[in-house]
Amino acid sequence: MTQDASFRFTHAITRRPPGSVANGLRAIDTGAPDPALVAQHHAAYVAALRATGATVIELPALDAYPDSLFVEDTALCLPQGAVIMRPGAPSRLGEAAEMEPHLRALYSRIHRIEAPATIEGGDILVTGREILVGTSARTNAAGIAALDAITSRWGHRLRQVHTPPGVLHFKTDCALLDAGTILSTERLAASGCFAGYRVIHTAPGEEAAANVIRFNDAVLMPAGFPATAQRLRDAGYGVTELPNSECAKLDGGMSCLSLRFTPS
Ligand code: CIR
Repeated sequence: MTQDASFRFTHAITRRPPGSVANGLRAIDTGAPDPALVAQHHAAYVAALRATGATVIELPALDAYPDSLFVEDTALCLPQGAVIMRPGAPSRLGEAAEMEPHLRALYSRIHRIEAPATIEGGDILVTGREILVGTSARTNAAGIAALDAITSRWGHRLRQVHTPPGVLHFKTDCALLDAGTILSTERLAASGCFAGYRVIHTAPGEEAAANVIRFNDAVLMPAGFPATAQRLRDAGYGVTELPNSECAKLDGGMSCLSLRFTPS
């Protein structure tokens, strides 16, 4: 994989928020998200993806799955093929099956993670060098081994790391900014998992700013974290701040809302 393939993509898939979104999973109840506002924020997110020149495939809402707008957790898309995940949250298992036919239409090589393995896309960070996968309450050792078996045949090196305790996903606390640069909370970077990378830390008190996405020439980040946004601008990145107050109530951020890829 070329280094640029870790952040340059021709396509993204999103799924429209369901009317049932207020019933989505949340670690702490900070109030129910407003479905109308979720839809408005989601439309702004899709527009920001499109503004980079990418084709965005918007899938219809799935009312049976309140968390189904968080499509990142359902698959891993690599230049060589796609891997259908097996979410660790039982209420989200069906979302992966719903995604599979859409990826089959775009990819000739599709693999599926099978029970009892569990793994969610939010725990996977693909850099220009390797695939980092964090163990978490959603991603178990069997899930990581199953993914490794597939991606090693495609020439990727996978490294198991750890999602900090109490943090939903590995990428809740980090993001790729370019092939060798990571945005990370200090608590995650302190584990040493990014040795050899250039690391930019989120500003103190702005840990929730870590879940950004580098998508072509843009870094999409949640609004409301001015010190971290400034750090990214100072480092030369083109930052687009997007409203995320409602998805944040469901522990959702910029990465969760799309699958980003170049079909093979
Ligand atoms: C969940 O708990 O599964 C959803 N409420 C949030 C999923 C966020 N996904 C992600 O960070 N990749």
